[in-house]
Amino acid sequence: SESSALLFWQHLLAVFSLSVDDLKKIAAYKAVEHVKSGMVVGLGTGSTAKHAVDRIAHLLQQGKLTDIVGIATSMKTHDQAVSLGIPLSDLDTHPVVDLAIDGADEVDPDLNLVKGRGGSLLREKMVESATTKFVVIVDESKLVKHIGGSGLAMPVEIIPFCWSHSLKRLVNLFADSGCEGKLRRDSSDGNGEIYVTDNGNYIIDLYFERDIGDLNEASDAILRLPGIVEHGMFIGLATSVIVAGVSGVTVKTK
Ligand code: ABF
Repeated sequence: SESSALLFWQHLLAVFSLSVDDLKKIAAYKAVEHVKSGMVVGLGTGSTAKHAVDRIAHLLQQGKLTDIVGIATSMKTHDQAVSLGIPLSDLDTHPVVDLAIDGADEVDPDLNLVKGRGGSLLREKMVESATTKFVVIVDESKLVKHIGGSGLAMPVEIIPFCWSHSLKRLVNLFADSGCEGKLRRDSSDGNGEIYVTDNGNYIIDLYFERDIGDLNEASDAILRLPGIVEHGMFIGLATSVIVAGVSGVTVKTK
């Protein structure tokens, strides 16, 4: 049952001292319990989702899962899935996804997310807005009171044309929140090559000193700007969030 499973994890975590990567793996394996044979499964991106993809491949190899079709949310995950022999398709062929499993950078108490610090927010949002069930997997460090309020980046994918103009317009939108914006580069010292997404776009990372207020209003304002492709706020998309922490695993559901 759910409660004896939770007791099991709590015991395990108490007995062994676990790394953050162990916690990510625990959350990922728990999420993969929702994958059933015959499903179309959205495969997330990042160090947490990677464990879920590994686990799905393992269960396929063991014959415990059959007829799975994966929809990758990035080129990186596509390559991982191909190397592990997971059959892949896309949203053109499978417009309805049964279950998507992915990590996140921030999770608020209403299960709104910030995603895209790893760079793959656009394909993630396409897949995760087309899924019946979206299970998010995180270690407890990702829990926040307000998304965008952690002082860490809120990514926005933009087209490369006149990126500096788009950066200024984004920052101006959030002048009241003490917003700063930075073009993402491959190295964090600001001198690396411009980071290019799987879709050939750039990313502006926004940083806020103060709360950005209503998330839907913020989302609408960003998406109204020409040249902006998508932002990393995933509002109301998660069905449940599996959180692995040092004191156990909790499942938050809407
Ligand atoms: C991707 O992986 C991103 O949207 C998010 O930025 C990130 C989370 O990565 P990790 O699990 O490595 O913290 O899904």
